[in-house]
Amino acid sequence: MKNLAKEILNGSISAAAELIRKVEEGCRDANDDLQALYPYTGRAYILGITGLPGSGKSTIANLLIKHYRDKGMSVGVVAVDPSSPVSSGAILGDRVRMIEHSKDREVFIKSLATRGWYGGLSGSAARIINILDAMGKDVIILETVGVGQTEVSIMNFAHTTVLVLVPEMGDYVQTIKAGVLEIGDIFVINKTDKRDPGELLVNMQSLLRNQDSAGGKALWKQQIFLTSAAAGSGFDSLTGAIDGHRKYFEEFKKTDYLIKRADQELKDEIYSYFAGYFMRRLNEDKNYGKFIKQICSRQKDPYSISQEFIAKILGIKDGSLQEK
Ligand SMILES: Nc1nc2c(ncn2[C@@H]2O[C@H](COP(=O)(O)OP(=O)(O)O)[C@@H](O)[C@H]2O)c(=O)[nH]1
Ligand SMILES: [Mg+2]
Repeated sequence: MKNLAKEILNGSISAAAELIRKVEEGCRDANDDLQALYPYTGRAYILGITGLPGSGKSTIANLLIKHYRDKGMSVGVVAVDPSSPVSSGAILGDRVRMIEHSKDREVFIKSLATRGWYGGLSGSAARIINILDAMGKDVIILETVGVGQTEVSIMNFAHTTVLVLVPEMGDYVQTIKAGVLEIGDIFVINKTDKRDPGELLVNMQSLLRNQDSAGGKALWKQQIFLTSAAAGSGFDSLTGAIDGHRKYFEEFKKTDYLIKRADQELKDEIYSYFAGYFMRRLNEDKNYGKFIKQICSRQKDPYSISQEFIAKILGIKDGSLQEK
């Protein structure tokens, strides 16, 4: 058997790519290598960039790659975009946006689609982050579309989260109000070259002020930056704030983070193991066709069939899965 973990620790990029591919495909034989790599993880700084599709996350990620490379740091990127399973449009988009770095050995970019892998997206992202971390990447940029539970749970892996907004998103901000504040440590209003950010800026500022007066003395003061990523403007203050948050994080947040991350990783692993296992068993079950017919004809219902099926697989008495 190939020892991918050892090769990765010796700097092999192709071994990392191979292990990442195994993780994406849900191969169970990736586990030995992941286990061997785990002691070498926990060193990278993980920077989350979240926001709706098209807000400019990949463009900002590209500028940040350059920023960190100029400082001599190595960079990994994990872009999670569930929005384009068919055309792979966003994935191509990420590549195009970051293409100038594709020949740099110190930059590793991975786009992840959600397709075909039960409940395991957050889990796969975590595994891939760990592989990049063990490769010795100094910074890992984690790009996700900031909607939905999966993306929120992926963000548990980030040390610092930047939420990217665009001026025309005033309504989005109004709808989720306080929710916006929970997502980001730092806020960016991007595409300010295209539209006046005034109204959104005022809304955001008032949300932050309300929070200040309600929440007492927060140690980290959330800030808003105006950028035009396409032109590269507004970047110095943004990167300054990211560095500032990193220092704050190291001092005040690290313990909480480690607990939250461990909790997320463990639950993701158990969840995706069981989801994958039960789906495989269901697809292989000789009665699968019968189950479907019974449900279609209303002879039986999906609730009792799934209970009976799970009970059979676990070898326990039918019905004992009911919560007391
Ligand atoms: N005018 C303008 N266009 C931008 C800006 N930032 C990104 N874009 C463009 O918006 C589109 C979506 O950007 P992308 O980074 O892929 O967004 P993502 O989906 O959030 O990753 C691309 O065509 C970018 O070139 C900006 O500041 N101003
Ligand atoms: Mg993108």
